[in-house]
Amino acid sequence: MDQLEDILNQDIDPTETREWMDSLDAVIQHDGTERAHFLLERMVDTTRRSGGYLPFDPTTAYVNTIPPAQEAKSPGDAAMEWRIRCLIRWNAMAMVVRANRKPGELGGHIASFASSATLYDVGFNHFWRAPSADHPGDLILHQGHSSPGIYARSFLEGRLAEDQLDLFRMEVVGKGRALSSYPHPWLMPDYWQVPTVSMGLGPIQAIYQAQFFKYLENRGLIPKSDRKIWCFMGDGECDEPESLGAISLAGREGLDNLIFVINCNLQRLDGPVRGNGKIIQELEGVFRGGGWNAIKLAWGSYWDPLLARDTKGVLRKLMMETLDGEYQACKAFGGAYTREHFFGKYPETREMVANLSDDDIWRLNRGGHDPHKVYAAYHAASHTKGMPTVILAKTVKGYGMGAAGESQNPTHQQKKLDEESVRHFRDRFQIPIGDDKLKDVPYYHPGKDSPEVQYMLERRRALGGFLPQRRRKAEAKLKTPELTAFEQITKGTGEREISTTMALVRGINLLLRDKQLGERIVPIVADEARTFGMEGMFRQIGIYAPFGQKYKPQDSDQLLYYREDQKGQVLQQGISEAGGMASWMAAATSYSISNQAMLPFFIYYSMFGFQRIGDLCWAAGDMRSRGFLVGGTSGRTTLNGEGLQHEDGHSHLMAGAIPNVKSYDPTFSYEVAVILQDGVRRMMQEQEDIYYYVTVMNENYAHPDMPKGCEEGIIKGMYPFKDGGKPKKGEPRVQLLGSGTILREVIAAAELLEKDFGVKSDIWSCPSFIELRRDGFDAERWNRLHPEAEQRVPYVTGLLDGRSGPAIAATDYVREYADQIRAFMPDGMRYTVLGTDGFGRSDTRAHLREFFEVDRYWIAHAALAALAKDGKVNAKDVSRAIKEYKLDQDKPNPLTV
Ligand SMILES: Cc1ncc(C[n+]2csc(CCOP(=O)(O)OP(=O)(O)O)c2C)c(N)n1
Ligand SMILES: [Mg+2]
Repeated sequence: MDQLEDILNQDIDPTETREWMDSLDAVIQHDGTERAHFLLERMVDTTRRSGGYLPFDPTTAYVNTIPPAQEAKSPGDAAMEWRIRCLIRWNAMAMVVRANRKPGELGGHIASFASSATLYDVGFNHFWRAPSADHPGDLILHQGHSSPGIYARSFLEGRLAEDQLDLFRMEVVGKGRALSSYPHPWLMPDYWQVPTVSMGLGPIQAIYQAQFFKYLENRGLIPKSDRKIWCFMGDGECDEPESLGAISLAGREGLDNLIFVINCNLQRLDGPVRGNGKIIQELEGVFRGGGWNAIKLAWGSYWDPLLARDTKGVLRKLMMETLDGEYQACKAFGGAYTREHFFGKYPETREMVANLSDDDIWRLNRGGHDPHKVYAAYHAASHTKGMPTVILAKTVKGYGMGAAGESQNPTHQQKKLDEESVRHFRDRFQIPIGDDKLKDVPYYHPGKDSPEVQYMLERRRALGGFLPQRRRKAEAKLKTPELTAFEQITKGTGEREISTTMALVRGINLLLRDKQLGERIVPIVADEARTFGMEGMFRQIGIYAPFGQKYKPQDSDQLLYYREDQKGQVLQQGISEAGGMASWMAAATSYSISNQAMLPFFIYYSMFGFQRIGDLCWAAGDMRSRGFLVGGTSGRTTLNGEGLQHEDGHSHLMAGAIPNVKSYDPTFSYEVAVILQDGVRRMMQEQEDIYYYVTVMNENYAHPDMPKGCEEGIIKGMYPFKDGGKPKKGEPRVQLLGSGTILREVIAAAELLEKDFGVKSDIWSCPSFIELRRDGFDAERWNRLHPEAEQRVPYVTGLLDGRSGPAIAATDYVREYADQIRAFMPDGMRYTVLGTDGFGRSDTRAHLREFFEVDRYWIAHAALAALAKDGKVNAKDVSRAIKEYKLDQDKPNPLTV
C-alpha cells in the first residue's frame, strides 16, 4: 500500500496527467463507464506485459460505491418511516433502561441498535419477505445485541405486549412470555431463527445457510427462488476468525443469495475498531479480494452537494486521510469541532462549509443513517447476480444518545440513562411523552389504528407477514425404517474384522437407499472422507459442486473416482471444521428454515469437533438442530499413531454439557445400528429437537450378533453384555463396565480374572455414561422433591442392584467420563474408574493402553484391588497380579507425563 501511495503522490508531469484524465472523461461522457473500464484494463495489461509491476489496490475512494445518480429511489413514505423509526428507537431504549432500573442489573444494550436502526427498518419495510404461500421467505440474522430494537418493532406491530417488554431478560419469571437477551431459538422457538450473539457465528452460519439453499435448489429439493440471506454484524465482530474465515467460499460459489450488512460504527466494546486506520477500507479490500460485491455506504445525502462541488478531489482526499479515531471524535464533539479539525485541514474544505452553521455540519449524516442511501444499497445488493454482496454501512454508535454515549468509547455498555439524557432522546426523536412522565421512561405505542402502525402492518402484509418468525416443525410426515432394515449391521461379522466407523458408514448407506429418507441424507466431510472409508460415496451420490465438474478428474478411470456434480449429495467442505459444522447446522435446521427436513451426518476427527468448534456445537443446540455429529478416529488410545493433538479422550464430556445432545460411545456394530435407527426415528419422525454425537473408531475387530432385547438398554446407555451366572455363596464376583473399544479390554480382563484368579464377572456394555448420568440425576432430584412418594430408582442403580462385588469401569476417555455414575451405585457397591487422563502420544495401541492403564491387565488388577478392599481377596492376590501382569509399580501417573 505504501508503495502505491508513493506512486500516486508523485506527479512528475501534471499537464500530461491532465490530458490523460481529460481523454478518460471524454470516453466516459461518450461511451460510458464500461468502455472506460475496458480501456483501463487494456492499459494495465500493456503495462504489465512491458514488465511494469503494478501494486494491487483492493480498495476504492472513501466515498459511497453507488453514486447519487445511480441510486434506486425508495417508494416508501420517508416522513412516516422516520416517525416509525423514532418510536422503535424510543421503545428499544426504554426496554433496556427500565430493565436496568429493576434490582438485579439485567443488562442490555442501547448503543448498537441506535447505530443500526435505519439499517433494520429499511429491510423490514421494503425488502425482507416472510415465508408465505408465494415465497419461501428470506432469512435474517440479526446482530445479537441489537435485539431490543427488533422487539420494539414487534411491540408496535402488536406481536409483543407491553408486559413482555418488561420481561426482557427475565426468562425465569417470564415463563415463556419473556424476551431473551439475544436471539435464542431455544428460548423463543416461534420467533428467533438463528443464534448470533457469540461474535462470528452469525456470519459463518449465514454463508453456509446460503450455500445450503443453493444445494437444496440444485438438487431439486426446493424450487429455485430469489430468496436471500441477510446477515447483520458489527465491524468489531469482523475480527473473529469465523466472521471472515469463509468469505472466499461465498465468492467462489457465487452466492448471490447472500448479503452481509456490516454495521461500521467504528467502535466495538472497549473503543475504536481501527482508531489508527479505516475499518471500511480494510473490509472492502478483504471482501473484494474474496470475490464479493462490496458496497460502501459511508456518507448520507447531506454530503452529496459538498461532494458534487469537490471538483479537485480535496474533500475526497480529506475523507480518505482521516482516521476512524478522528471520525469518532468528530461525532463525539460536534459541529464546531468538525469544522475546525476536519474541514479546517485544507483551505478548500474549510471554504466549502463556510456557509454552513455548526448545526448544519453536525447534520452531515453517515450513510447508514440515511434511509434513501440504505434503500439504494439494499436495492443494488438484492439485484446483484453471480456474487455475494457486502454492505459496509458507516454509522454512529449510540446515535441519538447525546452526551450519554454518542460516539463515546464506553457507550457499548451504557444502559442506564439519566433523566436529562432521556429528555434529550425524547426531544431528538419527537416522542409525545410529557415531562411529568419521563421519569418512568414509559413505552410509547401510538395505538393499533394509528397511521404509523397501519403503515407498518401494510408493509409487512405486502412482504408476506411478520418477521422474525420461526417454524417449529416441518410439514412432511416421515417414517423411519425399522431396525430390521439395518440387518446388515445388526448381524455379527463372524470372523471378519471391521471398525465401528465402517459399521456407521454402512448404516448411512442403508439410509441412502431408503425411499423416503435417502435423498434427505446429507453426508458432510472436512476433507476426511477417505479417512472414514466414505470415498465410495463420491461416485455413488456425488460431491456437491454448484457449477458441476468442469475438468476430467485424475482418477476418472477408477470405479470410485472423485465425482463432482451440481446435484451431488456429499458436502465436501475442505479443511474447515467450522465450515463443516456451520454447513451441518444449515442442514440440521432446514426443517425449520426451509420446511425441508434433512438428516446431516458430519464426520470428522473427533478431537477437532467439540474441542475446536464447541461454540458452534453449543449454538447448534440452541438452534434446535437435528442430525448426527460423528466423531471419527476417536478414543485416546485407539487412534494410536497420531499423537497428542489428535487423540481424543474428552469430547464426550463436552458433548454431555449440551442439554439436547445425546452422546454415545458404541463398541459393536449392532449398537451403532440401534443408536442410528432410534436417532432417525426421534429426529425425523417424531421431530424432537435433539441431536446426536456418536464416536466411532478405526480399530478393526469382529462383531458379535445382536443379543436379544438389548435395544432399550443401548439407548438408555447400559445393558448386560455377559452374565457371569448366579454367584455361589461367598464367591468373589466383579461387575465390569466398559464402552468403545476398551469394552473389549474389559471382556478380555474378565477372562484373565477367571483364568488366573477364579473370579467371575458380569460384563456391562455402556454406550452412554452421559445418558446414565442424566437419568440418575433426574431420579435423584425427583426423589428429593417427593420425599414421601415411592422413590424412583435410577436406571443404572436398578441394573446393578442385587449384583455382588465391586464395579470397575474402563473407557478410552478420561476418568471423569465413566465416573459420572458414581452417585448411582447401589449402596455398598465400590466403584473404581479407569480412564485416559493425560496428554496422548503416539505408539501402538497396546503400548498406549498399558501407558494409560486401561488395558486388560490393568483392569483385572483394578478389579482385584477392589475385591481386596472389600475383603473378598487378599492383598497378596493384588501383588500377584502386579507381578504376573508385569505392572510397573513405580510408573508415574500418566496425567503428569
Ligand atoms: C465471541 C464473543 N466474544 C465477546 C463477546 C462480547 N461482546 C458483545 S458485543 C461486543 C462488541 C461488539 O462490537 P461490534 O461488533 O463492533 O458491534 P457494535 O455493537 O459496535 O455494533 C463484544 C465484545 C461476544 N458476544 N462474543
Ligand atoms: Mg461496532
